[in-house]
Amino acid sequence: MNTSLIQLVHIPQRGDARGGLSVAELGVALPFPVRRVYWIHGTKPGVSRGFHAHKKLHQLCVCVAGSVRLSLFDGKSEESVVLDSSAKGLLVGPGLWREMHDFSPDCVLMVFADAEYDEADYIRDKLTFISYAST
Ligand code: T46
Repeated sequence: MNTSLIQLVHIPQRGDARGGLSVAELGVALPFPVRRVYWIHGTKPGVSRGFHAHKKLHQLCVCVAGSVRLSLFDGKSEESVVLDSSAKGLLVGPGLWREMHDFSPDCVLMVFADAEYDEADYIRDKLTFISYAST
């Protein structure tokens, strides 16, 4: 069975005539309790980020301004998606090599994580990841 690496969730939009309001609520758009939020912004032209996998971490990525392309690789196949709407969330679980490319100058990528920062959870070498993913 082929399952897509790209798992998108719809972020409910509660905006009105005054403007936008997007909601990431546990059990609706968020499948896990959040223990950490960070956001990536002001990325310099031509810069790509990521180039690592996590052993345990689950995250929801939402591009709340601008756009960015995320690519995911499970050790065998690679898929990518452009995040360009605060209504679109990308779930990124463990065991996926992720790269972020093509940041627009105004991109703000907000990431909700189910655990605190832990460098020991990262695999930052691609060959090590490929070997890890094959076991
Ligand atoms: C991920 C992608 C989507 C911290 O001290 N605390 C934090 O919560 C984070 C996320 C990072 N850092 C430190 C670690 C590095 O010294 O900030 C520095 C930059 O982190 P990194 O190079 O890992 O950033 P990205 O953009 O390559 O990756 C980040 C997340 O680290 C990662 O979990 O999945 O965004």
